Amino acid sequence: MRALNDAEVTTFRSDGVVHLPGAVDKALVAEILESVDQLIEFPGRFGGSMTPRTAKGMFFQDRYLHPTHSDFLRYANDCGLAISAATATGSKKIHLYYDHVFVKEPGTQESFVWHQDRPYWAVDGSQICSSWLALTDANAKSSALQFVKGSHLWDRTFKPEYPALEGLSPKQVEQALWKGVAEHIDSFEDECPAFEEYPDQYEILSFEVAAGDALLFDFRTVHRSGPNDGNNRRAAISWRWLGDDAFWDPKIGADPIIRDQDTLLKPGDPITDENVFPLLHNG
Ligand SMILES: O=C(O)CCC(=O)C(=O)O
Repeated sequence: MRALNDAEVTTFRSDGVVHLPGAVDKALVAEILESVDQLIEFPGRFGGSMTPRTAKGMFFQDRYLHPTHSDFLRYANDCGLAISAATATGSKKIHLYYDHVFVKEPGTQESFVWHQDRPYWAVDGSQICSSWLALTDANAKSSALQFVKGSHLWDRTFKPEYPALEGLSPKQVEQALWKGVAEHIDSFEDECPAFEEYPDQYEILSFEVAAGDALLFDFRTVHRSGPNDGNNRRAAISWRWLGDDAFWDPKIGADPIIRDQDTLLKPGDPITDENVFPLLHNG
């Protein structure tokens, strides 16, 4: 279990992200990596490679594994990061929203452009965060995450982006993703700037991480990951944590892993449905 010290809590609250070296022990990281290898072979409902067969590398993603893969539910418990999320957000309880696996083989050129997690999700509140656990060593060149310092405090939510689908018609976007997503994207006006082009205005935080380190960040903090131009695989798992003031906000077109009909919650309800959102910390 990784208890946060006061300095780490202060950093999380002011910067929107904090680096937690050695957050998870190496034996658990090794176990998760084995499960990730199995997933690549047999992806879950929402998983697969995002890279065309003819392109270099492979960008594999899978998510919402804990309901169908008991090993992933155990990892969410055993990683001990729910308590870090509770301390950082000042919450008594932490529910799990979902888990998300990201693998970039060396040479993968796909990036995650600057984005916040908030506009993609069917929950809202101010005590919501992710812990991104590095399963391999990584730095900015090999696709470790970067963040725009303090962006969680701007009271701005940027348009969600799906770069792989750029140029497609709304109908094609919905065919590739899910119903309602094109309209959902359109409902946001504010586009995410290219923050790196304004070094006088924005501070970009880059981290060099070792396997077992975690980056804990607010769901409003702008972040991205670049290509993997290193020589090794870059793998990570993010857990999405819901704190005390989180509520169900089922926008049509948001990520459909959990839809309105899947939970007893009504729009605006606090996250009390433990069958759908496992309670992983109650302090
Ligand atoms: O690992 C990545 O490349 C992206 C991770 C990310 O955006 C997230 O965990 O929210």
